Amino acid sequence: MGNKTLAIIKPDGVKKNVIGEVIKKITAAGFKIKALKMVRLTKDSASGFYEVHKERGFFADLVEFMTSGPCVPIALEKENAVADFRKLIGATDPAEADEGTIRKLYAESKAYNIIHGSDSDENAAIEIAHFFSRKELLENYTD
Ligand code: 3AN
Repeated sequence: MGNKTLAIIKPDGVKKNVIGEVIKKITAAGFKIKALKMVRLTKDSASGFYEVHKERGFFADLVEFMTSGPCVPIALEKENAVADFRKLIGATDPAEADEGTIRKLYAESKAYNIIHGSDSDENAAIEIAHFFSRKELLENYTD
């Protein structure tokens, strides 16, 4: 069981001005922030990040959306991080998300669901490396 996951507050979350509220929910749930930045993804970077979805019908729209404005990737640490974080954000479709979850509170639709969470320990490591260099992580992983 791994202890790392990657969150991204997506461009809709940044536009809605709820970065603070979302981070508050994340830290209140016991996650430690290990690295954080605000970035505008390029088309290449977003396509690479969502490579696993490239055959899906919504891929082009997803890349368009993820490059539509800045987003906030956050490297997080907690015991059982991947599963606990997915529980905190709720189902992909906010209409199906449990009460109190981040998507239930702030998201509009399956396409605009304001936050990403890694779906496995393996992907968490790949996704953290997508946004943060070894140097950035080492500098932050001091405790
Ligand atoms: P999750 O983000 O809950 O892991 P995935 O991995 O199935 O969900 O989908 C990745 C992202 O692709 C979602 N966060 C969402 O933004 C987008 N997406 C998934 N399904 C759809 C859909 N049917 N229509 C539009 N966008 C979708």
